[in-house]
Amino acid sequence: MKIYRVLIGREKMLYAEVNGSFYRLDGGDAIDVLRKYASSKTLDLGRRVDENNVDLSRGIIDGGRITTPFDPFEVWGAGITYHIARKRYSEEDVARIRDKTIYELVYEAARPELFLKDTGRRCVGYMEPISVRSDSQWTLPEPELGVVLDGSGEVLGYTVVNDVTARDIESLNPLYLPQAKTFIGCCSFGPCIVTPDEVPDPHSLNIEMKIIREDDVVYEGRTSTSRMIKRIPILIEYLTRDNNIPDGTLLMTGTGLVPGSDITLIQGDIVDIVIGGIGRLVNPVVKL
Ligand code: DO4
Ligand code: MG
Repeated sequence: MKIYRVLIGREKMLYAEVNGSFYRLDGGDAIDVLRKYASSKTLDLGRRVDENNVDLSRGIIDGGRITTPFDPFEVWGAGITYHIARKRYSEEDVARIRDKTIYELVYEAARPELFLKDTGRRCVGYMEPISVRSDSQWTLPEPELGVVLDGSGEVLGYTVVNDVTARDIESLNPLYLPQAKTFIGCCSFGPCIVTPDEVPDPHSLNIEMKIIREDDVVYEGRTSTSRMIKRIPILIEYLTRDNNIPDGTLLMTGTGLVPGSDITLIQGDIVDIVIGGIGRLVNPVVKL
């Protein structure tokens, strides 16, 4: 099952996609629906939506516009979770400790990098604008598998996330990470949440990202979640260790695509991310 949230006038309504058909869900929020579905495997489906009123490429369901599938209470990021050429982590111009870059040290360590990205206030959904900070000259999208968790760390579903990052500010000094990671429009996710029964192996999903500028593809990359070296159970174990996360926490599982310093997002770009079996997340870029 896939859960979408749609703006109908000023109201946000939930819809479920089951076997290719769309149904309105009456009341509740996505996390309540997902918790009920996780425990009983049942769902009260409402009215079926006429298929002529669904156009996912334009983000339209039942005549309304798809937005974020829920309001996360906390969004956490994980970093350096993918197998990427070792060179990549050692050559970046970032802080060094004991002759290694801070990225290399995390790459080798058992403990993952985890950081609090947002409380959800700065997150945007499908086709809503993500941002480049006014004081950043090098900002990159990070296409990541998102995991929606309940308060005990159980997986309620999966989504597509873009962990937009001011890479120049991140590189300057590790103590600037919160400024590199958290600002207006720093995170997009959606278009839906997919329940775990539809994702038999979250470590075998293809991820593709394009940056489109005036009809040209200026960056294209692909990877797979099979290349994760710090996998989802480990990330959840560290995230919930001595830490009481709220129901409806969104965990970004790190990026496996790291475009170089020859590309940056600029005003008017479109970032298009597809994760196989989960969905397509498209966002225009604005410069603040
Ligand atoms: O500290 C760097 C951030 C890493 C990150 O966000 C990622 O690997 O996805
Ligand atoms: Mg990231």
